[in-house]
Amino acid sequence: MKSFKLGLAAGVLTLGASLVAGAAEVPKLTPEEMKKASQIFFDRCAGCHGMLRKGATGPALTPDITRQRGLQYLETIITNGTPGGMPDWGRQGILTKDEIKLLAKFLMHEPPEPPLMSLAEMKKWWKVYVPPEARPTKPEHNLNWKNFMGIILRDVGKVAIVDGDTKKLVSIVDTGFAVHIFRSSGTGRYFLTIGRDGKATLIDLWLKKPDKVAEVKVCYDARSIDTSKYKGPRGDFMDKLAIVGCYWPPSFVLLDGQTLEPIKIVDTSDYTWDTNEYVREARVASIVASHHDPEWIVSNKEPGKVLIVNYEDPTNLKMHYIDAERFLHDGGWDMSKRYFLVAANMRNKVIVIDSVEKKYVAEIETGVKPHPGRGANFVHARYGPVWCTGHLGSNNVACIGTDPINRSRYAWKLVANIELPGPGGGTLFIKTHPESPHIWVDRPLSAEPKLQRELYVIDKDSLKVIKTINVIEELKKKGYKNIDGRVVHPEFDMYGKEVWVSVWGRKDKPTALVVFDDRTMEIKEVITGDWVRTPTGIFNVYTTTNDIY
Ligand code: DHE
Repeated sequence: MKSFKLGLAAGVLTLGASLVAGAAEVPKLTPEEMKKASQIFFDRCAGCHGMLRKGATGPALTPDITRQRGLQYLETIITNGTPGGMPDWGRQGILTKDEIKLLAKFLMHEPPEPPLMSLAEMKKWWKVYVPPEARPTKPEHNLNWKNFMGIILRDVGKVAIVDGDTKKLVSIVDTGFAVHIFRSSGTGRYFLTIGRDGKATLIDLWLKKPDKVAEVKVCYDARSIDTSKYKGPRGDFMDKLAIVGCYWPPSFVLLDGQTLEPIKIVDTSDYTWDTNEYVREARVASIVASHHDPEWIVSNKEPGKVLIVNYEDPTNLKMHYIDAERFLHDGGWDMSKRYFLVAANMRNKVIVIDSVEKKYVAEIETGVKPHPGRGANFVHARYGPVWCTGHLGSNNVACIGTDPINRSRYAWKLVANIELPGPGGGTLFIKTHPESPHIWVDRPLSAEPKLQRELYVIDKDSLKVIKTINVIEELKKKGYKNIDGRVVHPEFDMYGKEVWVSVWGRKDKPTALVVFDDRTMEIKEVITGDWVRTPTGIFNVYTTTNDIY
């Protein structure tokens, strides 16, 4: 695992390590232990609880709370997880008993505040491997690059590019620590990745062997990236700019779309939309790129605001601030790409934003902790266009009507609540394709190991689960006896005929990418190899470029 490069200054550590006055029951930690615990917290916990531990997807873990809970309680939760989506780090064997003990002690201390990053510091990380003028003007291979699949190999700091037509490995690219997502550029030619460590990579799919052509690190903790997808009257906006959304420092950063040169940092610390309380750690969650305007739609998690950022003139940046709901997380476009639907997961709601009128439209209660990924869009005979989400905390897939003009009766209302078999939630991602009659749903964060290995197929007409597939059992039947792990992130190929999923296992053992025939719902191909280590997200170039999901 790469080390925690927050550069926590000794002074900061000493401050954090010193016990808070009068709290005799707080266990002592040496500066080394504090540093190690900070690293574990950053790797495993900060994403949900926040660097400053004020809470978001997970509850607040500030010392006033953790000291009341006590060491034993904290250790038990870290070991066993909770049905609400907290992973069972101990049971999974990801954290050892000693690490859990250390982490529990760390949580009883004041969190150390990590440093900021200037444009000059970002530029020290910036590298252009192949300048734009040296890149090919047409693909240097004869492969169908629009059907390439980008695959995150999370814990080995790499991504793989696999040809969706032939299922052959095309390239492995070194990206660094724990890539979180891929996004495609407006033309589709480039894949962009963002790591948890804030490192962005630009991968040119036209090179003979696709590889990174530029990289930069723009924050210490990040989850989102996108590019300029607006074509403009002369096509001159497309691929011109990129944006990275950061968790720490709380900000978004504008980059040159061709070289990733950092251009501008925008601080996102803000006041909550409702109570107007100041939030220092106001993190950037999902970002989508508008296809109809030179704009990105940016979710500012803790304040609960959606920012519409107009990138036409970065020097005179125009932004709309839309009050939405607190704890915004992931989201995607409706089918028309006018409405952005985003989960306010700790409020059990989905918020609808109109990107044309640039305003809040509605909020819908869908279930416990909605987690759509980007969601799933399709046209239902009765309800018209709908968008669906799964949930981390309840076993339902909820669908919302999205056509206020022709199906106004159903617009922004819950039109279907589809129950998944078995207890609890645990769904992370849900996916469909306009050519498919199905919606595919995963459940990797279920508390039940059996359910973590299952996929559910929903029929778009009847809105019922028509098949439950235990992927690991199906692999065993095919002779793959040693492949095990959680099944995560269904992704369609460009034609809407195949569904690819990752078997997310441990770093020390290769697993597999499993390709299903969407119509028969049977395994069509199993992609294995020593390189298939901790695969998580899978991204098809064509569907990601065009926001088809
Ligand atoms: Fe993600 C999307 C944040 C845990 C894999 N994840 C997102 C987005 C956000 C986010 C804000 C939306 C990005 C966008 O659309 O611009 N994820 C977080 C967290 O804060 C959280 C809960 C905790 C953390 O510590 O990071 C978290 N995410 C995970 C995982 O554990 C996953 C399964 C594996 C991993 O990399 O750690 C994971 N997240 C993904 C994937 C997407 C994603 C594959 C993109 C889904 C898509 O289809 O677009």
